Amino acid sequence: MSLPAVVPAPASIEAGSGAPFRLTSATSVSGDADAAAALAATLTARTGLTPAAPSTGSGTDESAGIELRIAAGGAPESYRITVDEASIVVTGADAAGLFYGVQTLGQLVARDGGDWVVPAVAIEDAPRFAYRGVMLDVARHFHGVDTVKGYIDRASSLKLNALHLHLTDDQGWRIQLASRPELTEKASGTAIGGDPGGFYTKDDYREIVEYAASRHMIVVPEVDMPGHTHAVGLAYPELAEDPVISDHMREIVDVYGGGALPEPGVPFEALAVGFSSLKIHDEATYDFVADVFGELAAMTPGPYLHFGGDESLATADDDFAYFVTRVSALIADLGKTPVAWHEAGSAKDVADTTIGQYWGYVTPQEGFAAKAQTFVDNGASLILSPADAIYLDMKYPSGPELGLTWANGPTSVQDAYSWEPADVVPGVGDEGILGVEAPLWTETIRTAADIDTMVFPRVAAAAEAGWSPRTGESDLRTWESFRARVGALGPLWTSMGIGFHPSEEIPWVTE
Ligand code: TNX
Repeated sequence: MSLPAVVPAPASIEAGSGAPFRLTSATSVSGDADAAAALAATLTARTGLTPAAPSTGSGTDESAGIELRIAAGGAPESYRITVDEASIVVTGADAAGLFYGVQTLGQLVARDGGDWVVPAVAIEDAPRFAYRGVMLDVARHFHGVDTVKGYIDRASSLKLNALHLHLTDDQGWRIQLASRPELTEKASGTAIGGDPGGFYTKDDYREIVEYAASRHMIVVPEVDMPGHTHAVGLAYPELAEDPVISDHMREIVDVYGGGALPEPGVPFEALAVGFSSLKIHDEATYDFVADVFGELAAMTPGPYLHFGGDESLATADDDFAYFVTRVSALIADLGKTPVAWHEAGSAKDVADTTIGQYWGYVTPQEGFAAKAQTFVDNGASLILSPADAIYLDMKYPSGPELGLTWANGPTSVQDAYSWEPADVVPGVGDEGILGVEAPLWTETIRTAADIDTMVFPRVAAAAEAGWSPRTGESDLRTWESFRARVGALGPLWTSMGIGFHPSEEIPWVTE
């Protein structure tokens, strides 16, 4: 008997031999109220049925029921599901585990003629890695609160638990701070290619954080520095060095357009990188950094503050190391865990608790693995975002015109899937890996529909790398299994309003 399709692949799944559970308008849901609400939303979208509240009083409920409960004791975020003809029981070790069990249950719902069934099955499941993220760049193009909430719904349905917001870059500053109001007043109005800018008010940010928490996701805010800071100079010219314009940069601006070469005090609307730097040897810079991260720490319940550190090509190596050392220490002193792109590992004295985010290729380029290794040697760990696998802004081999190609050319769904986290940075196994994150840079990504088409289905590959057993340890962890399971999710994704890219690599099921 074939197994029902679950993505990311669960740790263990066994098909039952009995008849399926039949969903009807009389099916009742009992137990945890938050999980019941999450289930009702999925079931209604997928089937049109509205589950009944359990009948109280008599104690003998005739209608077959779904029970959602939390029973402490298992691994964090773990859950079990048993389905037979008479009942469905979902048990989470904690609220997140129960939420993930509900997401799995949503995937199990299947059409049977005009009816809806859940096949008899027993699943036991727990994540491989604690951190499973997506990143959204809201600096190159701004994406409003509703789009972000939609992204949270989509990501959490695949058991992803971190939303990294790339809040600032050369093209704009997108988060309001009371300590530095000029940032959004003077540096948020524009985006790439003359598109409109925007920013989150403090209330907007709170709303995003709360919405994410209701889907068991943390928000990881990133303020990128010392490079990627042209926008800071629009608000505080005294903190910014003049742009350093390389031949490479001229070429990028020529080829991609979008706007002119950067000039001090003028918003930058093209898509080149690596020309801006904060002033490293000016104490005013560190007053600024203290204000920014101090306020963000107070606004952010999650443990991480990301300070960027990538592509600081206009900052001298020694200055970069000095800056990274100071800023990582400042964030650690705020009681938060610093996160930085792997370049920060070139600073030997980066704060010991700093998590490195690796964005090299699946097979590391020269020098990249050594920088990533620094964080592991310090006793901290890595978030893996291999660019030629799970950079969701890379073009598809065939599909929409959106996206870039610098990471080893276009990225197929199979490329996104075919890598093993413990085989990326030599010598760094599961103990040195905090998790996996799929970034979406938005130079070419302007709308919620653009996000959907670039993200789905490839984000499912990242989710499986982060959640599922390692390659070789489960029959399900193969490309052939994955493409079939993803194909089976087409109708569910459509019911959720996800405008996925109908990649020809996937055997999409239609109803
Ligand atoms: C590299 S990889 C960047 C971003 C760009 C992206 C485009 C990394 C940490 N930085 O600044 O948006 O490429 O794919």
